[in-house]
Amino acid sequence: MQIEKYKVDELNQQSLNKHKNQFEFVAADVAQLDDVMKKLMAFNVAIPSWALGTGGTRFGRFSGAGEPGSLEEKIEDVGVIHALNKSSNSISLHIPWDIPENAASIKALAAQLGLHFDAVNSNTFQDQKDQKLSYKFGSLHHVDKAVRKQAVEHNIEVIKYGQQLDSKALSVWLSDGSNFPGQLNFRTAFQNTLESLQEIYAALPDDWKVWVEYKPYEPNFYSTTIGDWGQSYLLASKLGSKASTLVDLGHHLQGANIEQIVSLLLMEGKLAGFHFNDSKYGDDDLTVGSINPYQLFLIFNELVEGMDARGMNHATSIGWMIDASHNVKDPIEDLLQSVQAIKIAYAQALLVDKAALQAAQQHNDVVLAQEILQQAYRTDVRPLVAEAGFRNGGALSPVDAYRKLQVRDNLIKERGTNTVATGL
Ligand code: PSV
Ligand code: MN
Repeated sequence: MQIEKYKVDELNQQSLNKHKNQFEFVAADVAQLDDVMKKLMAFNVAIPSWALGTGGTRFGRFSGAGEPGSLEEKIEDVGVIHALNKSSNSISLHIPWDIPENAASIKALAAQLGLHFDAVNSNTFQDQKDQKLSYKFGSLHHVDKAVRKQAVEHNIEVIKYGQQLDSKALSVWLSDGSNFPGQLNFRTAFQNTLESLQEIYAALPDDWKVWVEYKPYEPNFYSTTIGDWGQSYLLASKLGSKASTLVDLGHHLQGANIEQIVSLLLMEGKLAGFHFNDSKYGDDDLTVGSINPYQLFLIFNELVEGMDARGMNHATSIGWMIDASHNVKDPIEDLLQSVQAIKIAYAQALLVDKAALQAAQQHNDVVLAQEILQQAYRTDVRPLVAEAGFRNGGALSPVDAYRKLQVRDNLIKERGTNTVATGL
């Protein structure tokens, strides 16, 4: 299904006056409004191919209706999201869940919807049908060289798929780890991982990057071989300049200061990008901004400050991607909410009075520093975000438009009620 632009325009007309008043009210107080608007309009967040279907837990999965049953339909869903928010112009594929059998036609379909391909993701955390050797005890860290070789070859194959689609990065997440003390020699596991990653690194095309994702636990519950940002950073440093650390917000133990991690990775030129989601207890994969929007703002505050300090382009210097699982929501609605939440946090961070904050820090004026941050955080920037989408040709309120245009009902008519998207 494709969204017709005139229908979005018609809906916008209905709330345009109200919106304009709200926008002007907020905008009056924004220093460098043009710059803020330009940055908001340029900002895009990639949609993962595996997030377009309903997620689940190990206890069950309650399928939604009208789910995309093929890669083509997933791309069409991202097209719907992008037509409404004008901020989701790329898709990230997970191989082998989404193998582009005919790359040329997949690319053409994406281009027709204004989309391109973000990082490609390898999968050595599940065994596939007809796979020779099992990943039960890990992949790139495995004690058996033959298993490591198989996993390396898979990653190289994923790069090849990505090349056909003009992707520019390979994202690697390993579930490798151990369930019990004594199961693994940590040093050997790390060295094996490094050696395997070096082989993958050697196969990277010149203009490609490899992003190394970390996670403290799950599916292994005693140790994970790339368990935290330090371990990822160590690997990325040893690998070379094309390797960096990918931060998935849900992959931290409770209370971790993610904004500080982000700040230091940026400082070292080793921040690959993000997998956005939110969590209350662990890797909950909840909608980003739904549990702790203040943390999201603090992360963006570090990003904006750190990127400006290094002269980086906010929109294109690092990878922005969602990685969430929608167990009880319509996936498209959840993704629309996610992108809005990210843009809200970004807009708030753009409003921070950096010179004043720096002066407050210099004078150890703790109270003023907090006032400055919270002044930005407590500004209702939603009209700025709506205006950015509107100026790009999107909907003033993407979720509202999605509902009013009855997109899911149309998708159910097209696809039926029994389709199940590939993914976890
Ligand atoms: C693992 O929890 C992870 O965050 C990795 O990014 C995977 O690629 C993705 O989720 C799989 O759902
Ligand atoms: Mn992730």
